[in-house]
Amino acid sequence: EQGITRPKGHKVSFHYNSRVEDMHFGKTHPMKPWRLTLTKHLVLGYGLQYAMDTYEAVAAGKDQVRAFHDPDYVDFLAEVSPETFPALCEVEKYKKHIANSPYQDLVDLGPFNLSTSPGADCPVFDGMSTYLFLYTGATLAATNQLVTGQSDIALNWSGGLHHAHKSEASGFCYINDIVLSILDMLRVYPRVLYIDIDVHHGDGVEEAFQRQPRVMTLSYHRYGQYDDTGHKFFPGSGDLNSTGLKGTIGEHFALNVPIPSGIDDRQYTHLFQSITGRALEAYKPSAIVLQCGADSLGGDRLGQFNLNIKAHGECVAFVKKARLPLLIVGGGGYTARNVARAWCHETALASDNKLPDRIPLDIVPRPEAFSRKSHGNGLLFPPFPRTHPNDCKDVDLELMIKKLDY
Ligand code: V1P
Ligand code: CA
Ligand code: ZN
Repeated sequence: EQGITRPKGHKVSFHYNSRVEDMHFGKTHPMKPWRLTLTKHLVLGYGLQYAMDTYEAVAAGKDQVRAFHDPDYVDFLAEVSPETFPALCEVEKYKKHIANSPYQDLVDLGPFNLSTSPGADCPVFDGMSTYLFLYTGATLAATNQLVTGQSDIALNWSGGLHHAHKSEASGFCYINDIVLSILDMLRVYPRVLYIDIDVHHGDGVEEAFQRQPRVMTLSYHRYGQYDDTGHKFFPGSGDLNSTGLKGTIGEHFALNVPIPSGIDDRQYTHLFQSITGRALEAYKPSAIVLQCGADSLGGDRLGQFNLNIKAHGECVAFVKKARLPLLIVGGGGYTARNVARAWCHETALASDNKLPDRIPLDIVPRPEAFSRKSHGNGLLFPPFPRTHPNDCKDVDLELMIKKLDY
C-alpha cells in the first residue's frame, strides 16, 4: 500500500488467526470477537501488513497452558462445549472446583466459575476451546518472536485476558495468556514490566506475580462505586495500597493506579507518563508487556473513562520509546468500531507509520461500521461524547503520583 513503510531500526510482528472471529459469547454478552474482525479490516485496509511480518497463529498446547493453570482446569477447557458441559460437571475430579461465588444466586455456576446461563460473565459457548487455545497460541508465538530476538515488538490484539486465575475463569477471561507469556520471558529476561491500560484492574496478572520481584505489574483502572446500585466497579481490587504480597520478596513490585470515572486525556496522559516513566527509571526492566484494553476509551459500553484514541495511543508511543522488547496485547473494548480504530492506530504507531485520518471506506469490507453520520469516518475522529462526568481532581491525581513514588 502506498505510503506504508517498514520501520527502520526495529522489527514488528503481528500474530492472529481469523478463526477467533466466529465466536459468540451470547446474545447480550458485551464481549464481541467481531471487534477483531473490524480491527483486521482496518489494518489490512490501510496496508499495515506491509510494515510487519504477519503470522497465522496456531493453537497453544495443553502442556503450554499448564505452565500457569491447574491441570484439571486445562483438561476441562480443552473438552468443554455447551454439549459436553453437563456431563463434565458430573466428573469427580472437577466437582471440587465448584467455588462459592457471591454471584451464585444470579447464575447457575459449574466448576471453575463457568456457566451456561445467559448473563454469566464466563459462559460456555460453541467453539470456545478453539477460541481460548488460539488467542493463547498467538500470544505465545508473539512472545517467542521476542525472546529469540526475531522481533522487537510483537502484537496480538486477540490476547490480553488479564482476569483469568490459576483454576478459575473471571471477567470474560479463561486462559491468562499474559501470565503464560511472562513466564516464558522470565527464562530469558531478568525483569519484566507489565503495564495495563484496560479500564479494569489487571488482577489475574498481579496475583500470579505478587510474590515475584522479577515481574513488576502496573495497572491503571477505574476503581470505586460502579453507580448507585452499591456495586463496585469490576473486579473491585487494585487500590493504591495494594503493592504486592506483604512479607514476601514480591512486596513493592505491584503498582496500582485507582482512578475515578470520567478522567480526560490531559489528566490520564499526565498520570500515565509520570508513573510509568518513574517505574521504568526505578525498575529498569529488560522487557515490557503492554495490555491495551480499549474499554478505557470514551463512549465504551462498559468503561467509564473519557479517553480519545490519540491519548490511548500516546501510552503505546511512550512505552515504545523505552526501546525494550515489547509485547502488545489487546484486552477489553466493548464499542467495536472504536476498539478497531484504536488498535489499528496503535499497530501503525508500533511500526512507525502515520495513517491518513480518512478511513479507506472503499477498501474495508464493512464501511458502514465506520461511516456513521454522528461519528464521521475519521480514524482519530474528534472527542467522544462525554458520557461520564469527570470525577478526577488534579490535586488528588498529583497526590497519587507522589504516593506511588516509593
Ligand atoms: O460486574 C461483574 C460481575 C458479574 N456481575 C454479577 C457482577 N462483571 C463485569 C465483568 C467485566 C469484565 C471486564 C473484562 C476486561 O477487563 C478484560 C477482557 O475488559 C460485567 C459487566 C460490567 N458492566 O462490568 N459483566 C457484564 N457486564 C455482563 C453483561 C451482560 C452479560 C454478561 C456479562
Ligand atoms: Ca488496567
Ligand atoms: Zn476491561
